[in-house]
Amino acid sequence: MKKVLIANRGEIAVRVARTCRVMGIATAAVYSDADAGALHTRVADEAVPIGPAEAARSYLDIDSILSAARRAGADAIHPGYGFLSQNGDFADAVAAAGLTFIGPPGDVHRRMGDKKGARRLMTAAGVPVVPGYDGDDQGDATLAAEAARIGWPVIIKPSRGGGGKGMRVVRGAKDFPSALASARREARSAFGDDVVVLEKFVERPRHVEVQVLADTSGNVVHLLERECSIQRRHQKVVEETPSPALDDDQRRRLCAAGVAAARAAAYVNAGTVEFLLDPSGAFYFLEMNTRLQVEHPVTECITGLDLVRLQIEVAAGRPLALPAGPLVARGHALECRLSAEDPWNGDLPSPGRILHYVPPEGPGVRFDGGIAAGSEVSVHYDPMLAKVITWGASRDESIARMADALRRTVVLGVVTNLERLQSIVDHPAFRRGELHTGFLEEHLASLERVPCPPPEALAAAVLALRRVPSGAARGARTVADPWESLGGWRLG
Ligand code: MV4
Repeated sequence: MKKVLIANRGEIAVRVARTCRVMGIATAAVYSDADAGALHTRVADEAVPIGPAEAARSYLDIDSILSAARRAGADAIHPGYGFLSQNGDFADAVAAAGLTFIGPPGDVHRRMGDKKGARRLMTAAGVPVVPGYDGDDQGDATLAAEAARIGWPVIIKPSRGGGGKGMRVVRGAKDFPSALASARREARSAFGDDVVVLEKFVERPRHVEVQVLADTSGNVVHLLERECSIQRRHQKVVEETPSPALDDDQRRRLCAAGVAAARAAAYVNAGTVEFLLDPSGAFYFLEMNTRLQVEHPVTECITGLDLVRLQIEVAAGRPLALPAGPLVARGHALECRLSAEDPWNGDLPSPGRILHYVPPEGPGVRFDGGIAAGSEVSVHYDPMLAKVITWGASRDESIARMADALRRTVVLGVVTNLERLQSIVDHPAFRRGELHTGFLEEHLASLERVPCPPPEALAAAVLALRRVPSGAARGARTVADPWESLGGWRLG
């Protein structure tokens, strides 16, 4: 592999380019009209335009991406996450063009992109799935009878698609017919298919997922779990590893189930098996994500591995090259997603220009960013700007480092969720590890509002700071300064 085209934007495109550079592989970025000059185009060795701002005509346009790869002379494509990353037709088209797709083949995406088929495959492989119905008979009467058999509450899920779209929680028989009709309607318009599965609705579950890696020689390993229970409207906000909910025995069983799931899927490359963990400690397969995940850095922190490097090596046909002996995880890692969303205004996106920006630094701090001062945050794309990741010897230490890192992070020009993140990691229930997928809804009222001046006032403050005279021009010192006696020496 000599040149990788990165079919994505923002922080993940920057992240992939950095590993390629370390590996001595050239990179070509792609950019829409909205992203000319964006950070990811500058971190890559070259950048190719792919069309207008609308993602459907640029980052989601298979022909545009393939023609960019031809123009750049790339021999491989990394899809990042989102966009075309889980599109089986794209993976096939990349291979048909004679290029290496850095991810699983098309049939794996299709196999796991279908909940009905995935549930059946997992049941056959002995992986626990939520009690439910995944049959071919989709008649109204059959579904209603199956829902009653499962027992209320039941969740209706579109077989295609994900991210909570089209899902309906039904708490009794009388609400089932209308919920089914609206779930089907939403599924048909969003995914072009109205097949549903039914599952027992697990109340107050945790979302715990297993990172897996598989090569083309049949080796399948796990890289432990991540807990992603802190979500808002199906978007993860804070993730961590290890999960504070698991003891060693549960962890062993969960990770073994993740490996069994990957084997059953004939998986290749990096993937994630999502599970629900119920309050009694039982876990159930939910779905498999056939891509690198946003939250992969916490796994990298505790394992010392570079997941993008491993993806590239596996895609190049090399057997997994992992350190000999059992997997040793060190410490604990946390990730907070920094987004241009206004937590005090219904989490509405806050597009605009980044005026000023100071990423956090320090021991155990990693910052995966996709922005720079002057960057335009567009309404056309996901509002995530960057990820703040901290590592510590213990969960408490990674939280303390996160709280400090967030306090030192500055983004001016757009409203961000920074204060929301601060109040989550400061919350006593979060500190105790009492997490579940309803955490934010339950605690929203008790999350402290940290008063913050509006962005234009902060930007004015920064401009004023630049006009403050420096050094001797500040005038006579009133306190003796030990550094004055050092002659010509300065702190580096
Ligand atoms: C569930 C569940 C409870 N029981 N499945 C949401 C996104 C997708 N990845 C899976 N999701 C869920 N699946 C069963 N059997 C709870 C969720 C869930 C959820 C569901 C409806 C509304 C909001 C939710 C928030 C988090 C998780």
